[in-house]
Amino acid sequence: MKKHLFLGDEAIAQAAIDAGLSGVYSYPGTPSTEITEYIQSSRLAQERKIFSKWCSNEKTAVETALGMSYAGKRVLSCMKHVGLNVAADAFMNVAMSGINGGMIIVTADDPSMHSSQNEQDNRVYGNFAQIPVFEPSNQQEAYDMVYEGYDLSEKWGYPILLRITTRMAHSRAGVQTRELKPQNPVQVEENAQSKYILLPAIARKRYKVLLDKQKEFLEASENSKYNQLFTPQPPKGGVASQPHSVKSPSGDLGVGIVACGIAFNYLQENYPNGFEHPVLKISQYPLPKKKLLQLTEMCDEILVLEDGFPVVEEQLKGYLSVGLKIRGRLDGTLNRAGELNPDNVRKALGLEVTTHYAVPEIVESRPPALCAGCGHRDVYQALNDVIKEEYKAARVFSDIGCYTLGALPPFRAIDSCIDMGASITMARGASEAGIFPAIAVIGDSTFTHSGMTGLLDCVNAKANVLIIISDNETTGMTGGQESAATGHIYNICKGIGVEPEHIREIVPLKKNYKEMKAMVREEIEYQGVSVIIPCRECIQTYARKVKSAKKESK
Ligand SMILES: Cc1ncc(C[n+]2csc(CCOP(=O)(O)OP(=O)(O)O)c2C)c(N)n1
Ligand code: SF4
Repeated sequence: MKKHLFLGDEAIAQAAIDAGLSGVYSYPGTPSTEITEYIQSSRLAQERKIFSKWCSNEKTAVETALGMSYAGKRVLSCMKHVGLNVAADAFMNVAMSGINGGMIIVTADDPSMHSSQNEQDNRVYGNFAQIPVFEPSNQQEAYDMVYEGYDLSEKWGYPILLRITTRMAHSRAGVQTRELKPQNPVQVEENAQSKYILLPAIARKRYKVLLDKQKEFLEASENSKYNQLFTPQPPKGGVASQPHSVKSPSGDLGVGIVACGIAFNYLQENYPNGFEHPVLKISQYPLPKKKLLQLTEMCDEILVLEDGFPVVEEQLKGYLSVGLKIRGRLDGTLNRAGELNPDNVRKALGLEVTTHYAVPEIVESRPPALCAGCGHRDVYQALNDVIKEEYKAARVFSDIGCYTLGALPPFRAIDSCIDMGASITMARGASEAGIFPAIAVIGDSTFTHSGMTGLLDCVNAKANVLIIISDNETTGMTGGQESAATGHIYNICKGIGVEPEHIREIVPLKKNYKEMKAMVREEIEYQGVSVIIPCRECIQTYARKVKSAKKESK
């Protein structure tokens, strides 16, 4: 089998293909996007006719994945951590119905919020739904967990949540791939209705099945090769100590370490010659309680290393008898917010801290900005000028996308950005509270992700709002994926019930500046729901198209 230098995201994608994947259903979001993009551009995936078209949002993605799994095929659904909030209804209920074809849901969490509005830890969701969670400590494990995960998912009859973080998704390591498996045939389960119709009488039965499964999930965690107890060994030229069965705890080993997911990797970096403490590596949940107790019995103190929330630290406190000291993010040994790295892990271990990982001086820090020539700039220019000249009390509720950069100088054009879709709904609420004018600015992809239902609420409520759908015909912020909205926005707005004469279209260019200002003014003055759709292709995707057309014509 071949060895490849893969990003964590690529390792996951390749493993899914190799394991017999039939479809990937996702919505883009950093740091998960490259998983689906890898499958979309894989020749093997194309030969195998693996479905990989982007979905409108994460909820439609998980539900479509469930449909494929229902038919017996192996399926993947990928999203960033906040995407799982959007998919949560589907996610929680897939844990009730169970699945047929193997199903893996990838959540790419973003501690330190490199490109997100929060740093939620979605291991909590796995616990909430009571399904197994895998958390790789390196790219090879990410590959193996997905490759083997499909068999486990089918054996258990439940989806698996694979939790990675930004550093795992976006760093490379050598990965050994395995043999290519055939795809599953279409095969619907007998008596499928007794699983998939979650009427209360059936749901109660399914919940009992899920509760009964917990024993099996726990046993699998206890025996998992991904959860291992290591005890200190004499240094052996550069290798971490080998897994070891611990028999007679003496209680004199001092600090024991629990290292979850990628934190185990950081720990290894700090002990290149083998661990000096007993270490429990955890990469599969539910928490392996017996192994944890084995560790705690041999130590006076436990240090928990986990990227994200103090999930294990809190649970551990619940299991243990009083007296054992637990250190981690809750007592301040480690930073409560932000990601782990080899340096802060080193500090928590009481080792001398070096500055290996400082940003090199050659890298100049630069605030993000809208590209020169971006259509969103023309929209903000006209909007700002109208507000400055005539509507000083205006509030602009915005959303998530490149256009959020309108918050920064030189525009400082927006007053909010909370979650995908919140621009339209917040504008309505603010308008009903008495703010005038209440204006929403939303991108095309965000509109079809979560804005359409808010628009329907506005129409039904006859809200007095102006909604600007700044359409660049792509999902710009995440790298220019196709947008489900392209070519549909006018008709969607009309279908939802916005008066056709108050759905206005314009090309946001300097030459149309005066016309755009007039349009904004007129629609602010209209007492009702109005929509302006400034539409001009993102110049980055446009440049890429021109480049590839030139290449093809050579
Ligand atoms: C629930 C959720 N899913 C995904 C993302 C990642 N994300 C941020 S903005 C965005 C869409 C941006 O596209 P669009 O609205 O068209 O605006 P553009 O960036 O093209 O200006 C996505 C997918 C997110 N922040 N939240
Ligand atoms: S990537 Fe496209 S949408 Fe985003 S700022 Fe640049 S030109 Fe504008």
